[in-house]
Amino acid sequence: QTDARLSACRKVCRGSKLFCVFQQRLTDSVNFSRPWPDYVSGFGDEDNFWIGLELLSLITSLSNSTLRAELFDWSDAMFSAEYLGFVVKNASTQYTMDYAGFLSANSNVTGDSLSLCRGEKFSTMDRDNDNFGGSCSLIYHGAAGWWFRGCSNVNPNGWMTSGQVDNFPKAVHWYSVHGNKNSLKAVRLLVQLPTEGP
Ligand SMILES: [Ca+2]
Repeated sequence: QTDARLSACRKVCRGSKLFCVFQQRLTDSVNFSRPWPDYVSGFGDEDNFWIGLELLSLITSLSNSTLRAELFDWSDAMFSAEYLGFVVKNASTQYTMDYAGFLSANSNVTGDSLSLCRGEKFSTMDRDNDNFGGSCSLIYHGAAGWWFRGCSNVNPNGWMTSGQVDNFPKAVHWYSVHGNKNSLKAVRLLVQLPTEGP
């Protein structure tokens, strides 16, 4: 059962680690401003997708997973950020996310931009689980789904822009790449899979 569900993962290797791509944004063909059930079960097409919180939670329950973010700016430079001990808890916790630590040795960004999201429940445009007076998703982050606190220094599920846009927090961005309001060109999020046996 578990193996059948994991077959939905697009598997990639980075160094000696095997990862599942759980989110990817390459073009604007898929709208990521979506309600809770879509973020739970997943959505998208070949290039732009979110695999869903249920499957993500399952994967992180199987082994000690590393999270890897791959972020591309408008000169096509790639920035990476890795986190040890990434976990997404089950539905009863509103898919609370946590991690053990930022892995600077495997990252080429200047710091931990996820710290505001650590230990937070997932929120969407129609489900406000954040600590902010209003809805982080609706007011600041383009109706994206994410682990908002009050709110977030990253927004990988935000709006795709057709060029570099500054001072636009609704766009896809990651603070330690080019600030918390400057749009990025593409993003991919990976979660480590258990090493396959012989
Ligand atoms: Ca709120």
